[in-house]
This record gives sequence, C-alpha cells and structure tokens, in this order.
Amino acid sequence: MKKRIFSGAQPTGSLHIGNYLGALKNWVALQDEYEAFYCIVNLHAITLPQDPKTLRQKTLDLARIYLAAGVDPEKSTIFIQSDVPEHAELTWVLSCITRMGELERMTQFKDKGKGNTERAGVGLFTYPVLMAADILLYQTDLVPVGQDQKQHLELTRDLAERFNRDFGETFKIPEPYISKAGASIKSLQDPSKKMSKSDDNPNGSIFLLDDADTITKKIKRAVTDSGTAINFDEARPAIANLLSIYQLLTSKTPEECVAHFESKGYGQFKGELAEATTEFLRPFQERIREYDDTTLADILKCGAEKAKHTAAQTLQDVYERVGFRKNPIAKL
Ligand code: ATP
Ligand code: LTN
Repeated sequence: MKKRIFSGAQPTGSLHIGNYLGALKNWVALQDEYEAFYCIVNLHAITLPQDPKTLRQKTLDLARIYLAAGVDPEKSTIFIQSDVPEHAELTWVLSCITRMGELERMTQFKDKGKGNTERAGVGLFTYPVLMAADILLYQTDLVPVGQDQKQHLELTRDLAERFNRDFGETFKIPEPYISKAGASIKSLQDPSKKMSKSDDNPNGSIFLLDDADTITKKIKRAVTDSGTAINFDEARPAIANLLSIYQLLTSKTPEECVAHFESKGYGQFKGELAEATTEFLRPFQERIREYDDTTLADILKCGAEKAKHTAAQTLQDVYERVGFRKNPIAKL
C-alpha cells in the first residue's frame, strides 16, 4: 500500500511563484510515490469575505492551475472541499477537543485578523481545526506545505494524538513535508515578509499568470541589498531570495548559481532572472487551457467521489468512537 499525501490551496487571489516553489512543485514530485489527495479549500477561503461569483470562478481556475503545474488526474485525486461535507462534519468534532489557548497562539490568525481580534470572524479563528480535519480524514502520512503552515501541522498532530488517546486509535499522525529550498519565498518588495496572495502591493509577487513584460518590470523594481555580491548570505536577504528563485526555476545547484553571477552586476542578474522566470512560466501558461470545461468538471466529480469514499469511512469511525449511533439513513 502506498503512503498518503494530502495538501490544498485556497481559491483566493492569484497563485504566485511562492505557492509553486513552496507547495505545488512538491505535490507534483511526490505524486508517483504516494497516493495523493489535492484539495481546493474553498471552505477556508470564506474565512475572509469573498465575492460569490469570483469565488466560484477562482475555484475552477485553481483546479486548472493544479493541472497545468503537472498534477496528473490519473495518479492524484483533485477535488473541491465543499463537495465532500465530511470536512465540515469532522471539524465540529475536532473543535470540541481543541483548546481556545491553542488557537490563540496561531500566528496566521494574528496576521490575518490584523490585530483586531474582536472583529475577526470566528471561522478565521477556527480555520486550523478545519485544516486538521482535511488532513486527518484521509489518514494522511505526509503533508507537503510551505513553512508558514508548520504551526498548523503541529496542531493537527496534537489533535490527532489527543483524540487517539481519549477515544482509541483512530487517526494516523501526519508528518509535514517542507522542502528546505523554496519553503518561504519572500516578497520582492520586502524580504522580511513572505510572498503573499493577500499582499496589497502586486509588485511583491510574481503571479503564475503574469506576462513577460510584467515579470520583467517587477523583477527590475525588486529591492536589493547594499553591496554588489550575488550570493546566499543571510545578512543580505533580498539578493538571497532572488537567487533562490533563480536556482529553483533553473534547477541549478546553489554553487553553480553563485559561480555564474560571480563577476556580474545586479542589472545583468535581474535581466537573467526575468528571462529564466518567463521561460519557466511560458509552458505552464500554455497548459492552463488544456482541459475543456466538461473534462474539468468530470475530473472534479470523480475526485470528489474518490475523496468521499475515504473521508466517509474515517468520519463513521469517529462518530462511533464519540458515541453517536450508526446513522440509519447513511448510504455507506
Ligand atoms: P496568503 O498568501 O494570502 O497567506 P497562501 O498563499 O498562504 O495565502 P494558499 O493558497 O492556501 O495560501 O497556500 C498554498 C500553499 O502555498 C501552502 O502550502 C503555503 O504554505 C504555500 N505558500 C504560500 N506562500 C508561500 C511562500 N511565500 N513561499 C513558499 N510557500 C508558500
Ligand atoms: N491552510 C493552508 C491551506 C490548507 C491546507 C490544508 C494545506 C487548507 N487545508 C490541508 C495542507 C493541508 C494555507 O493557508 N496555505
């Protein structure tokens, strides 16, 4: 039996190369070795206000992005979270064993609540419990994510262990998979912040669907550090970030990249980075329309059916363990 992977992204904003290098790239690389479930987490998306029409469109756009990035529907299960209601149902049970203090410590809540927790939605607060439910429903072994999700993974493990201890062995304890390179791609405008979909300044991110001109402009405007060396030096985070992007997109080793730019200036470096980025994104952008609407709908329907099959078994087990009777009207 293959081990299992679960991961997901929110259908909000536009995906950027940080999402690709931190998460999607690993999803594609791991799908041969693992049984993979890749979810479009639209329940998470509504923890912040969304326009319904845009959300509906972005949900399908994100499915196309998974496919264009190389997630293969023959190998991996791609589905929309709201198509499998077990995600919301397990969230309720888990929320009853989650402590307020645990959620208060979550840094993403503090960041996204923008310090005004009095006015933040309760969904934003309980967001990590829904994420734990996503993962635990599938008896997941491995969760490939970016560095920013590590704390949520730790909570997921704690909740699984607590449930197993109190109600008997039910959940697999999942491990995070955070590759060292690409785990946290920084904003081009401020290397102390991660590249983020919710950043108000679009110049901080290179979006997967940006055209060549936009990419070149954004890279030209990217902040740099004082000095002239082009290398991986923690004290010079802006250059280290740009060089990491170059390294990951060209699949060269760090040493090769440093040697390549040894006697070159920032101008030339930025020019070559813009070219490498455009070259990398071109085939991806060509693939985005590869599936027509009907085929896409079929892939998502089939994905939801496969996901539900596994999710419903886990939920049934959980319900029995907490003392709910077997549902007389369930189809399982
Ligand atoms: P936001 O940027 O608004 O916080 P997000 O990009 O974190 O949203 P998702 O779309 O759900 O939200 O993220 C999908 C995946 O991309 C997650 O695994 C996340 O850890 C990863 N990721 C997000 N930003 C980066 C980044 N700058 N570098 C590396 N990985 C990232
Ligand atoms: N919280 C994640 C998205 C997400 C996720 C998941 C990732 C929701 N459920 C389960 C991995 C596994 C984010 O904001 N990036």
